[in-house]
Formats: sequence, C-alpha cells, structure tokens
Amino acid sequence: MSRGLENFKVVLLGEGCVGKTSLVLRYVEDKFNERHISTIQASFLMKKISIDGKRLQLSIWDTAGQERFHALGPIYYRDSQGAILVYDITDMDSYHKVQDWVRELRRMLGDNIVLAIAGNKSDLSANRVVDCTTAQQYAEEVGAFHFETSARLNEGVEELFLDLSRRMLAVSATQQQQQQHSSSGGLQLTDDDDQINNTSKRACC
Ligand SMILES: Nc1nc2c(ncn2[C@@H]2O[C@H](COP(=O)(O)OP(=O)(O)OP(=O)(O)O)[C@@H](O)[C@H]2O)c(=O)[nH]1
Ligand SMILES: [Mg+2]
Repeated sequence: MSRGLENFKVVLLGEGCVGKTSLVLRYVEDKFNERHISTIQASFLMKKISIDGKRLQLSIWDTAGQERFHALGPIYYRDSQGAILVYDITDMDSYHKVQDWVRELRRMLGDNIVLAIAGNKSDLSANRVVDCTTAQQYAEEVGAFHFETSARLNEGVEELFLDLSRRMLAVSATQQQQQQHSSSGGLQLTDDDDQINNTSKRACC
C-alpha cells in the first residue's frame, strides 16, 4: 500500500452471464461488450478513487460464474473487504444463487465483509422476474445493500461502487478506532455501526 492510499479488495460473485465482467469493465474502463465471453477462473482490475478527499485503491476480482468454478470462490473472497453479489433481474435462478453466496459469505466471514447485492440488466425491465422491493427487503434482512444496475446503459454502476467504497471506508475507520482504543487499554462505544446500518435502508427501486 502506498502512503496515504488505502487498499480495499472487492470480489464479484454470481451466476454465469449475469454481467459481473460487464459491471467491472463499465466501472473501470467505461466499456461495454454485447458478447458474453465467459470468465475463466477470475480476472483482476484496479481503480483508484477519491472519497471526501481520501484516496483509496480498489483491487477488484471478477470471478467466473460457471458452476465448475464455484469451489474457487474462497480463494477470491478470503481477505476481501467488500463483495458484490450479482444477479440478472430477468433470471430467478441467478437471484437464488446470490442468496447461496450470502449464506456462504456470512458463514465463512461473518460481518467482516461489506455485502452489496446488484440486480443487473435493469434495462431489460420488461422481462423482469425479480421484484426490486423484495430484493431490497432481503438485502436489509441480511445486512447487505441493494442496487439495480445496467452495465449496458451505465446506470447505477458508479453509485454501486461508490456506496460500497464508502461503507468499506467506514468499517475500516471503526476497526482502526477500536484498535487504538484496545491498544490504549480503553473501551469506548461509537455510533459508527449504527450509521452503517441506517444507511443500508436506502431505496433503490
Ligand atoms: N441488456 C443487458 N445485457 C447485459 C448487461 N450486462 C451484461 N450484459 C450482457 O450479458 C452477457 C454476459 O455478460 P458478462 O459480463 O460476460 O457476464 P458474467 O457474469 O461476467 O459471466 P461469466 O464470466 O460467465 O460468469 C453479455 O452478453 C453482456 O453483453 C446489462 O446491464 N444489460
Ligand atoms: Mg465474466
């Protein structure tokens, strides 16, 4: 980590063809490809951003959605500060797959990871099968936040990554405070956790 630049590892998980690669490519390079080229294992991209004058670097791991790669998941989500679980709003199976990932991540990492759920392909809302409000409520129940996105039209993508980054920054600040307090022998409760939980109630639909 270079001086003054905090690094956050973010992993994208979700069924094949839901648009994980497309979301990353749109966010990092502002590109979109109509063709589906299945990711093999995973690919990696970095992006530097500034939030409220604080510089941070996102190391983004875009994983393969095909079932045969599922077992590789832990290699990529281990040590991640944030995960984006992607489904396609026109594909119910992909939404159920997100729920499987949430269970696995909570079991393996507990609350040590910020979870974002992205309902992608919002431009295909005529073929929607996943109700946005239901997905939003589910996200709240599992301590995640939910966005609808269209990598194709570049809608909601910047907001998704920005919101995730803010939350990872908040968690990191809280952890640093706790470390300082424990190393100084004191214990002081802060409101930061409440702030994170309260902002997770933001609407998306
Ligand atoms: N209409 C629409 N199509 C999209 C959108 N995002 C991605 N696609 C299309 O969906 C297909 C799959 O996109 P990818 O980004 O390759 O999907 P993936 O989740 O990375 O797939 P795997 O690498 O196999 O896991 C491609 O044909 C994309 O052009 C979107 O927001 N709207
Ligand atoms: Mg891909």
